[in-house]
Amino acid sequence: MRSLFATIPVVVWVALAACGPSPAPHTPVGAALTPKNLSATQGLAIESACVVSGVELCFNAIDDNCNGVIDEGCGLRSGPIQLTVAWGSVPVDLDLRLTVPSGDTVSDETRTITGFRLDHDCPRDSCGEQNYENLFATEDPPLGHYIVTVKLADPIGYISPVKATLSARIGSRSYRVALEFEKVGDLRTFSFDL
Ligand SMILES: [Ca+2]
Ligand SMILES: [Ca+2]
Repeated sequence: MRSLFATIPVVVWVALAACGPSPAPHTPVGAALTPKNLSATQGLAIESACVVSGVELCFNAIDDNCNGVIDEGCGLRSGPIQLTVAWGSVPVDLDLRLTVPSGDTVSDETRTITGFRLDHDCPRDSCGEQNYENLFATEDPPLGHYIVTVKLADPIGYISPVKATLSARIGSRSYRVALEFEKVGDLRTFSFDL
């Protein structure tokens, strides 16, 4: 009997632990991230091959030196996920957004959510004629579905089409999508699963 009573607290503790809130599943950081089910708006090609074109150039959303980091050395933040859209000197307003597995969205309206931050927004932030928006994961990202959108929020009188480059760094892999917008409200998407 004594040994039976001695086991009861252990059983209760295990039962309570099993009933507690379970944390969201997380992937290992960095190179171990493996995106699946990549998809983009119909008609858009997702380029995964990187061709070294020279030293890294700033604010073009292209990994020119193919080291897996987009526009490094240019003041952009990076992390296990980095998303950058650039549209050069064209004076329009494009908006980069990311909806994460929890359903929360990082955007120019909510620039910081748990684990993600939009650190540059054009034309609101000082942009000159080097327009770009940059968004990155500040910690290891949760598993699930991610939806990236870029919208032509305001053409500011510019005659279409507006061309832009979207690059995504996901772990040690990077992807690039050439975007084109015709009219205000046009939306292009890129999605993936972790
Ligand atoms: Ca680079
Ligand atoms: Ca670059």
